[in-house]
Amino acid sequence: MSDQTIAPNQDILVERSGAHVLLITLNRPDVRNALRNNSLREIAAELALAEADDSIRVVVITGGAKVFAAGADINEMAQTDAIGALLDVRPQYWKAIAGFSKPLLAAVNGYALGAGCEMLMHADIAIAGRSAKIGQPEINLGTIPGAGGTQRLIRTVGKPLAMKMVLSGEFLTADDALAAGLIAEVADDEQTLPRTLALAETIAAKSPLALRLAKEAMLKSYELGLEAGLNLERKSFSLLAASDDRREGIAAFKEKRAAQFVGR
Ligand code: CO8
Repeated sequence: MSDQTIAPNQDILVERSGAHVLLITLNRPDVRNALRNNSLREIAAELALAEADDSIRVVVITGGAKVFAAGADINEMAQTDAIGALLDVRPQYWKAIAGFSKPLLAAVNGYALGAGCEMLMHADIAIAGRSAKIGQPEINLGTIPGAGGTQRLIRTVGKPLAMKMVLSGEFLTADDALAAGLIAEVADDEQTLPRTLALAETIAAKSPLALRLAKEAMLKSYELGLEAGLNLERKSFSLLAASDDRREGIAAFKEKRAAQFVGR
């Protein structure tokens, strides 16, 4: 992995891991990686660059070895009144993150709380270290989740657990989160990032076109009825029949070799 920072960011570190994976590391350790507006702005901007760069096929976001993110920056949010919150740019950054078309993976160690848990839910696949603590403790501050926590959590883990988490503020362990379907895997803490990067490499070797259409179709299932979702899947499946990548995938299978996908 290269340790070269390729963008002058204040709140995140950005580097390549291998040829096709971009690694974003939240880097505000003094405030447990609390996500201020600038943090979200920088993440959204890096994802926009990654979107336009064909050489980047997968993005991994992590908070490093100790903490994923302890939520929104409470000091910043405390200064926002009702109209300020209404006019806030924050939802635009979250929308940009949610709209990223390539696979987004999260490597989660330590606390993923509030907006940190919501960031985890914006990832397509999250892998958490065994000691991770995941929760929506906004209720302790007299408020509620503000970046999809009431909506995405209930769709992901179901009503009973989502209600318990949001109404009590209690945290889940990594094993609880795995059992609830909030994360895809539990790793030993020191293996969280290596395992996530290895999975990112595996995914990055697939057809970028198929990845994009698979992600889109699966995320649309939250919004569409079954019939409309199946229609979208059928159209995407049909479209891929016209791709060089599908021809290459089938040819490679027949020739018993690894496929070389180009995203065309
Ligand atoms: N925002 C800003 N600063 C933070 C945050 C945060 N979310 N979390 C921790 N910090 C700061 C602490 O204030 C402390 O600063 P200092 O050294 O100057 O005292 C430093 O980080 C270290 O924190 P701790 O000493 O508490 O570290 P611990 O390792 O003992 O504990 C915890 C880590 C458990 C993560 C603990 O810091 C904590 O509970 N943090 C807050 C978690 C939380 O409530 N998150 C939800 C945030 S709210 C949200 O995401 C959306 C709604 C926001 C609405 C706000 C309205 C006012």
